[in-house]
Amino acid sequence: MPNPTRKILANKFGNLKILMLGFFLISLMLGSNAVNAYQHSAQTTAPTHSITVAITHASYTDLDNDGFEDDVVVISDFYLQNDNFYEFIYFITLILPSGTYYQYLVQVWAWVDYVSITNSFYNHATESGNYTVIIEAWLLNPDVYYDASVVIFDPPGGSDGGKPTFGAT
Ligand SMILES: [Ca+2]
Ligand SMILES: [Ca+2]
Repeated sequence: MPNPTRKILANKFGNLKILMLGFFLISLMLGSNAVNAYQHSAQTTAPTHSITVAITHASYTDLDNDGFEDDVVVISDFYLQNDNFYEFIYFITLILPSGTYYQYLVQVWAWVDYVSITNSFYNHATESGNYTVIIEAWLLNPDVYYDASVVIFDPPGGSDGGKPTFGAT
């Protein structure tokens, strides 16, 4: 003889099982959607354009043939990402051992991803001791991005060959 109570309970548990399976599937779908949404937002907010600056060389020499090794040469390499045209500026600062500093602003328009610029400081190395060079670069177009590089070097002695001037080539 069938037990009606058992039958009702079996049906109830059966429905509950289906309900739980359904809930489990919905939460799986929600979970996978949440993961997809997170990955999507992570991809769209990641910087696509950037600038990286590296000071690859800093030394002194006699650039202007005035007989004084009082001219500082700094080679700066800029690496740009993911476009055909870039506009960037950089401040290059030369700090003498006494704390006296010279700062120059260079503006660059580039149609390539790699730019190497030779910075010439004529008649700047007039003191003995450590010289610090800082380059702070801002990508302005197509996005705003910042990077910096610092180098310390030590020209021996010190001499005076004239008025300080700067050139970037
Ligand atoms: Ca010189
Ligand atoms: Ca000079």
